[in-house]
This record gives sequence, C-alpha cells and structure tokens, in this order.
Amino acid sequence: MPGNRPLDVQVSRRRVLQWGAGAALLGLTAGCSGTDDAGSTIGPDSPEVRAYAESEERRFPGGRPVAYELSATQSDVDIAGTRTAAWLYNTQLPGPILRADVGDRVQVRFRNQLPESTTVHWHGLAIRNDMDGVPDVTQSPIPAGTEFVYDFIPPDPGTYWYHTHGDLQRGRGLYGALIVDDPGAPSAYDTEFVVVLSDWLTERTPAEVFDQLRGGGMASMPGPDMTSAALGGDAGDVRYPVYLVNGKPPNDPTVFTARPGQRARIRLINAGDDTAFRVALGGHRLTVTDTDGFPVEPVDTGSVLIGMGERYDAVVTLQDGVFPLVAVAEGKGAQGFAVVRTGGGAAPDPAAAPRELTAPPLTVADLRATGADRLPVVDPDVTLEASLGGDMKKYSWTVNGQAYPDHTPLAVHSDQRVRLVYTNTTTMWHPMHLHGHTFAVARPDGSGPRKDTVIVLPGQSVATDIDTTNPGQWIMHCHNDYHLAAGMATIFSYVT
Ligand SMILES: [Cu+2]
Repeated sequence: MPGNRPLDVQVSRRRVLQWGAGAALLGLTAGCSGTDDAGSTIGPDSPEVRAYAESEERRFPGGRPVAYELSATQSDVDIAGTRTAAWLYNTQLPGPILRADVGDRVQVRFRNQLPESTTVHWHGLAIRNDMDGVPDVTQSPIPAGTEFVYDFIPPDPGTYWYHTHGDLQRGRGLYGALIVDDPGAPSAYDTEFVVVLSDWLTERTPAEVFDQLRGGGMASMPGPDMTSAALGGDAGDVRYPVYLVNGKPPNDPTVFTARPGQRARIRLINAGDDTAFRVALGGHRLTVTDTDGFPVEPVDTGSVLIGMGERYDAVVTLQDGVFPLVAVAEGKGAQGFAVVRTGGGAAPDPAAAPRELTAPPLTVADLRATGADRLPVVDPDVTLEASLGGDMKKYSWTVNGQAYPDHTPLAVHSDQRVRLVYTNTTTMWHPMHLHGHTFAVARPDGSGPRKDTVIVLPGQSVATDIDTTNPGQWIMHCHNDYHLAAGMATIFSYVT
C-alpha cells in the first residue's frame, strides 16, 4: 500500500451518502461492492459498529479499565554489540508485553513519534472495527507527532500480538506480544515463556529491500536457493543477516529460566516479515494446546512450523539442565536461538540442531478444534473465492487479479456463514490473515481448528468458514509484509 493514496475502488454516490459525513471527514474510501443489490457499506463509524461495541460492553459488564502507554520512536537497538537503527515501541525490541483479562476495557494511549504516519493493529482480536488499526480502512493514518487512543474489549483469551499496519514499517521493529488471560479458567501451567520470533535486517530498511525486489534484484545474501519441502517450494524472498528470539540474536540469546519439573506454557508468535520458523525445544516434546488464541485438542510433536502472523502455544514439562530453543528460519539455512535453563551447565551451541527437528513439523492439518470452540456444521450462505496470484517480473502480488489498493471487496452481510476459499496459483506459500474474525479451517466434520492466519501452500486451496458477527471493513491479506506491500490484500466488506 504505497503511501496514503486513496484506495482505488468504485465509489458509488449512494455509498458516500449512506456512509455519511464522518467517513468523508476521515477520508476513508475502503469498501464498496459497486453493485446496487449489495447494499451500502458498513464503515468503521457506522451504527452497526457502535451497536457491536455496545453489545460487547453488555456481554462483559464490569470489565476493568486497563491503561497502557505506547510510543513509537526512532531508536537503535543492540544486536550482539552492533547498534542498528530501528523503529520501536517504548524503545524495546520487541515492544512491551501488553496483558489484559477477557472483557477488560483496554485503553492504549498511542503516541506516534516516528517521522511518518502509522497505526497499531491488534492482531487476531475480534474487536470493534474502528479500533482495528488499518490505515484508510478503519481509521485515518495517525500523523507523525500526534496521538490516538485505542479503546477496545478483548473478547477471547489467548496469545495475540500487536504491530504497525503502516507500509513496510513492521520489519523495523514495531511489534509486540498481547496476551489475554481468562481469570475464570484454571491455569494448567506453572510458568510461561512468551517467544516473539522475527527476521532482522542490519544494513537496509524493509523499504530498500522492497525496492530491490521490485527492481528485479534478489534481495537475499548469496547462498543456496531458499526452498522448503514443508512450504511446498520457495521459502521466502529475503535472506536475512540474523533471526531474533525476543529481539536477541543467537550469539547473545534470550535465556528463559525456570525450575525442573515445572510445566511451562510456551507462547510462540511469528512476528517476521518473510520467514516461517520451525521451532523445537531440545530434549523436550511440545504439547500443542492452542493456535491463534484458540484451543485445540492437545497433540504432541517434536517441532511446529509457524508462518508470519500465526501463534502456537505449547506446554512442556521441563527437564533438569540447559536446553536450546531453536527457531529454524525455514529454508533459509540459519536459525534463531534462545536458551531454556532449569539447572547448571554450559549454554548450548547457538547452532544446535536438536533431534526434535528431524521429524516433519506439526502443521494445521494435525490440529482439531476442541468441541467448545468448533463452529457449528452448517451449509455456507455464500462462498467467496480469493485467488492468490503473482507476477514475479513486476514483483506484484494479487488477490483475484488485483493488487491492493486496487481491489473488489468481498461483500458479506451480517449473520451469515461465509466460506472463503483461498486458492494459491503462485509458486510460493502465503500466510493469509483475516482481520476481526477467527475463522475455522473448513472440514466436513467441523473439526477444523480456529485460526486468524492460515498457510496456503503453492497450488493448493484452503477453505475457511467465517460467521459474520463483527460488522465493518476488514482487511484480508498475506502476512508476508513484502507481499502485502506489493498488493496481496483485499477487503472483507460488510454491507447492509
Ligand atoms: Cu504472500
């Protein structure tokens, strides 16, 4: 989404009239089916969004106010003794862990001290549309030097995260974990490791890498092809100089400490721009319990494969000693690394390759939603197609043949079961993310896990089921930040 160009959609006079003056003042132009029978667009300032917010307040009476201050600034960060330029939240990499209970009233006073406009997106949370933080879709970009108060109720417990939704800003360091606790649920663990994985540029900005990709150059360092069987081919577009775990490189790793025998909940978040990670903890099997904030039937594995935007939670019973937590940059010949320490001993080798990595990693196909979290099995009211395309000569990535901000919205009505089918016609995998909803991976028996981001492999289709319960304008996009910048997005658009 280069710059703040208005979105190139067919703007009907009818929509402008019905959406009203508020949207006109905001300059919001997203969404519009352009067809009369689709009705008028439900924008972020529409009465339907206010009604949703009010119903959430009624659903969670007495939610505590939880206030956070968040500033985005130009800073620099120490990567193993080398200062590199970064854009950070509260001068931390990753940003601070934000935490609240389900139903709390979260108010984040955000100050933009960057040299350009930005927004903050609360990834995975089904919150009111006007707080979703997507520039020119749910709000005007927050200008440099100004502030904006985000005010929302997290409706579901689990592992979430927040990040900028500005053009190619995330890779500069603007991301952090957002954890939502359920005070009513007994915790099945003794300690918790929040693990934010990312890929890090040391010499160039993401915008410079993007220009290079657009110019037809390889944005990678010299090396073998970046391919992965688990990802069905191309693993990524960019080879990074370093991969980070909680902002730390392998030669200066994060150390998680605990006691032997404790049950640790590991909350894995892939905040990378262009890198899938294959994660294992040496000497331990992972019991995966949740993905994208929602529970699954627990399943044991040696490793998990996690795409950008996805989260996996796993519980382990910790052994006595010192263990490598390895995040292999899938197909890229390098890894992120951290240490789990419960006893004495020398730190493991940052290049450790635990045997847990040898078997194929767990993927979404191995997961089943717990009964309580399944969507009821019903026939879809409407089926929508999202054909994922690309033109490598131009480094253009598309949905249904259009490169965002060019788009034809996927129009839906409230209270429908929508089946959204992603079909990947490219030779590269795409982690597709829908804002404002947690869909179910469609299966005939309804066992598909709930997700907000799902990997679609080359040449394959993934069907997702969505109950349209959160009116507004929701961006749907590839979570590879270069693919998003090159157009792989559209709008999931509620209309009346
Ligand atoms: Cu993509």
